[in-house]
Amino acid sequence: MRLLIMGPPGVGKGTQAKGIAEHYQIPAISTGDMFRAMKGQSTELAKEVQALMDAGQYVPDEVTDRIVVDRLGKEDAQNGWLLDGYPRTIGQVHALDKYLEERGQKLDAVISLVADEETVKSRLLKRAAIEGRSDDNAETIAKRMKVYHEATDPLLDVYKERGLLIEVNGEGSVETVDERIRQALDKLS
Ligand code: B4P
Repeated sequence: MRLLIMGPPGVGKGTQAKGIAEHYQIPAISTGDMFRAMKGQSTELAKEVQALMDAGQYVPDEVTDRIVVDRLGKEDAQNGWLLDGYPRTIGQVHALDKYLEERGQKLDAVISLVADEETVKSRLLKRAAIEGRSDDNAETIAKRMKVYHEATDPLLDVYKERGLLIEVNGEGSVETVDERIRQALDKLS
């Protein structure tokens, strides 16, 4: 199974990715997590990534594409994967297309989680209070939403046209959303 999970910041991508990946015995690969893992490193790249994330901006495609291709080459990703938060730009869509084409592989589905802007904002502010993530403050959240709507939202149409998009209601409890995703994916097999 090769899957993508997409949606605005705070819609529950990372939260749901874990359950889906466990169910299908594939790794959940989050570009956000990979970038956060660079925190504290003293390289120029790590500093640049941290500054961009703190500003609610995307990391440049060439950096992001490279870390994803490296990660997909690992042993545990040879029988499938779930990409969480990638692709986020049209350039990243093309890079992923190229990667798949070169290997004669294809995507099985793209899960699009949908929720009200108020719901996602309140989830992120709640997480800010608990985890203190540096990009979960009101100003950066607003910037992330703007960047999402400009650069990433249009990608949903690309996958819709390819017949891959599965829209799932992201409102409600984690368990409710998980159940909706399972039911939608079950219909694929
Ligand atoms: P991400 O780590 O992907 O951050 P995110 O969009 O906020 O989603 P996340 O998965 O963490 O949160 P979730 O919605 O699950 O990206 C962070 C930054 O990294 C980006 O802004 C960018 O700078 C950079 N980046 C990442 N990928 C990139 C790429 N491809 N290209 C360029 N730059 C990239 O959950 C949010 C909160 O809601 C959690 O606290 C969770 O517990 C809660 N929650 C989830 N589901 C819930 C539910 N059903 N009910 C109640 N709460 C819920």
